[in-house]
Amino acid sequence: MLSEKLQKAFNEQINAELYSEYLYLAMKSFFEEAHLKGVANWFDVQVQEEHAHALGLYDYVHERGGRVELNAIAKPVLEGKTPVEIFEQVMRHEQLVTSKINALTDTAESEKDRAAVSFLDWYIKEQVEEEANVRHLLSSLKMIGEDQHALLMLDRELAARKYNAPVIG
Ligand code: OFO
Repeated sequence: MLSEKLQKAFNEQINAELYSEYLYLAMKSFFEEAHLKGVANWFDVQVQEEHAHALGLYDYVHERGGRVELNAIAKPVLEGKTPVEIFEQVMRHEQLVTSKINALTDTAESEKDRAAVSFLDWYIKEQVEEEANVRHLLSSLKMIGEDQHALLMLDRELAARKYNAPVIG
């Protein structure tokens, strides 16, 4: 059984993952409207991944005999007008999510819940991958700069990204 404190922290993280899904859906729309279908596809995969992250936590709360409480998801606000600015926001967002996962793990540790700490290990590793992917894309976009041809090449590359359902835990 999860402690009340840990259950609350898990529910907050479910909300944070659903917010990530919503934010990336807004970003997908930004790139659809900019006619960069490949970048939009990259965000589409990201949306599905965030949904899976939320459901992984949701299922875990139930598995531990806890109660899921769904709260309102905040309105996503884009903080940029160019691909570089949008990906800078993604980077900041993923760093924030990493700090939330770390804080959730700290709570599991302080509640002496070894099973939850072990479960959250997957999320800690996933955040390393998330940040690395975004860092790579952001640096590619910075190198591309104003080169429209290079941007279209990257767009074509990102069109090939496919969603693979993660095995969480
Ligand atoms: Fe759920 O990893 Fe991104 O936010």
